[in-house]
Amino acid sequence: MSADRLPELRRQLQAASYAYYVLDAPILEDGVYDRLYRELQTLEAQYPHLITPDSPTQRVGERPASQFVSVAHAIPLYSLENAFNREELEQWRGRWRRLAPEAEVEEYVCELKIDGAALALTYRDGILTQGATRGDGTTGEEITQNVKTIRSIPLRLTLDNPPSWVEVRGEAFLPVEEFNRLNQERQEKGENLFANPRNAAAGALRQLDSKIVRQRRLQFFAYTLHLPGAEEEIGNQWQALDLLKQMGFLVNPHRRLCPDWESVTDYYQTWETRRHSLPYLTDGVVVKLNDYGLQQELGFTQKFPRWAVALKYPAEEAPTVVKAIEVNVGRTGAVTPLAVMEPVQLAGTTVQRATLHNQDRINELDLRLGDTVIIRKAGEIIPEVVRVLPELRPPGARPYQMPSHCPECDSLLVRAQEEAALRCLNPLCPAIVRESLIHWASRNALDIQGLGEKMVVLLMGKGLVQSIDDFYRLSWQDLAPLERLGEKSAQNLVQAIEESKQQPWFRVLYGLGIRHVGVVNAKALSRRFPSAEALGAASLGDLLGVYGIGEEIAESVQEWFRDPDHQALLARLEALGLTLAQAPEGNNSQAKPLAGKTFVLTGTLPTLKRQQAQALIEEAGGRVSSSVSAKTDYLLAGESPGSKLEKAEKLKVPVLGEEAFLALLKTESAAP
Ligand code: 1X8
Repeated sequence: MSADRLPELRRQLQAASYAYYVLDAPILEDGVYDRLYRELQTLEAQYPHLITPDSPTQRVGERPASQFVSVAHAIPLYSLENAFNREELEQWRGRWRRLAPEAEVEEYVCELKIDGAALALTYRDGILTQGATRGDGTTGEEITQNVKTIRSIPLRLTLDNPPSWVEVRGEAFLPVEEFNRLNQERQEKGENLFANPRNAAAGALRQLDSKIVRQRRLQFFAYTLHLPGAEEEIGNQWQALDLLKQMGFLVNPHRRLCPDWESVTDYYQTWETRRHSLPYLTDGVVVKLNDYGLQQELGFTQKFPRWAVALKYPAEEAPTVVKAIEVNVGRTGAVTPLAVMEPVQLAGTTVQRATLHNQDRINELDLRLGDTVIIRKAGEIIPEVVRVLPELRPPGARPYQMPSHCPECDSLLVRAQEEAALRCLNPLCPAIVRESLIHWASRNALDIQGLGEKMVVLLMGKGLVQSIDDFYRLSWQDLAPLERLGEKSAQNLVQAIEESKQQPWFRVLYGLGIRHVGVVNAKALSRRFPSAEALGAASLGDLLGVYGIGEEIAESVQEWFRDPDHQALLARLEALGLTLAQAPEGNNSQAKPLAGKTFVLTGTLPTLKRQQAQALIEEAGGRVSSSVSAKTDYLLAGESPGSKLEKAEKLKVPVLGEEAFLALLKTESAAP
């Protein structure tokens, strides 16, 4: 091997990483990426003096930092003035118009206000040289090594002639799904829980060990560009956002250029409800005057820019009364107390139950039955009790104590060392069995229609099902006599169960319910270990080599496979014809409905998330590309499609909506 290959290797890896993490449209197979990455590592080990700070290998530091260093911001980070309703927004408009009465055009850029942690990134000659937290706006903490673990932040700007100095600002955030996973893990370990994704993101960025930061899977949206001397040329915020995109950043796609005031208020109203379908939290919208000249004319107050305002959504907290405390036994045996409350409307849904996490948390809140509490729910976050209002406490209310025995099987509950959670350790506990069975059939696992919680309870009650594999021995004659189930539904259910044998290996892996193996980890593991056999034989080192897999997950996987009962279960599933190995790629591609077809995705689909659509396409043998060209076979378009739709129409590329797309998936071959 020769050092000449270094620049090309780095370029290829950078392009692949960008396609994966920013465009969400991979261009390299994982295996190919890994091979190139290892080649780069080997070469760099041979020629350590040739390692560059923007090399893809430099995303994780070798040694944890011992402390962070304060850095002064070259340009202060202002906070935004808040408006809490339409009237205050109008007042802001009135203020700036009085200060700039000559302004001719009134053009705004509306962006979502991301509920994360602000970062300032410095690039010198196109290379990321410093990442810093906001701090007090004047001085922040230098956290460059941690910032480098965020894959949507380019280590090198994708510009041919990068400027000598540029600062990019934006928001680091944790997707809600990651946040829930993280808190669930922490709860099981008895660690303190993060109150919200923002705290979790900020906490991650302050980790001294960048290896831990990497496991948190933070993301970053860029929204401000400081390029001294080029302000006039860039001209306005809208162009700046475009330029940030060109530089390789992830820019939030839901921005809007608003030619008038009505469009601004429409944007706010639109996102007030639609924000609940986003995979990350937003706490308002940011309205900025687009024109840089006008921004400069208006300048700053002591605290805020006069040319921008944050319109905040009302808090998603509400008071209610705790009527009872229930104890729930989960799939892993963890026992969780739940507050049962007077129903309240919150974040667009009715909430009656909120998690209390564990006894420590109940003590900390000093929660008693009959207490009036404030609960919070945001997006997909599980509702929780934020605080108690002791002044409204009924007389004689007594503190709550968790039970000593499992409410379902009466086994003694155990609190493991260093854990806050109580656990039922009886593998035959009906609650654990029931939750495991429900998990197996759930949407992200085997996705068996008609096999929800009620049906599982019914089947268990009749003694028909005790283990996952029992589902596959059911006949419709077993099912038809059950309450409310006719012959037709019984046949449908048996067929749905039968069809689930075709579900891919990663879904089976997720369905097994191994602790800490969520959908994302199951996918990552299934790619590296294409069969149950390979995964069971993997060493700790092999497992740790998979992106996102830390020691705890790796150990949990090994522990699961060591259990003889689990080995026996796998053998039974295999004998029944479930997919315990990834189908070899290529040889059966002819049979796949979308084999050889290239798709481009744009806009928001009514029910499918982008990643789901992409997974469906790939499972059907197709591929997803980021831009429309003459080679594109289909454009899959949702709401607010953008320029890709125009281009597709120009090139006469067929455009599909979600429904047409799903119909296409069902057809045998897809010749347009
Ligand atoms: C804070 C934020 C801004 C934006 C999004 N999310 C935030 N948290 C944006 O401009 N798109 S701007 C900002 C600030 O200036 N303090």
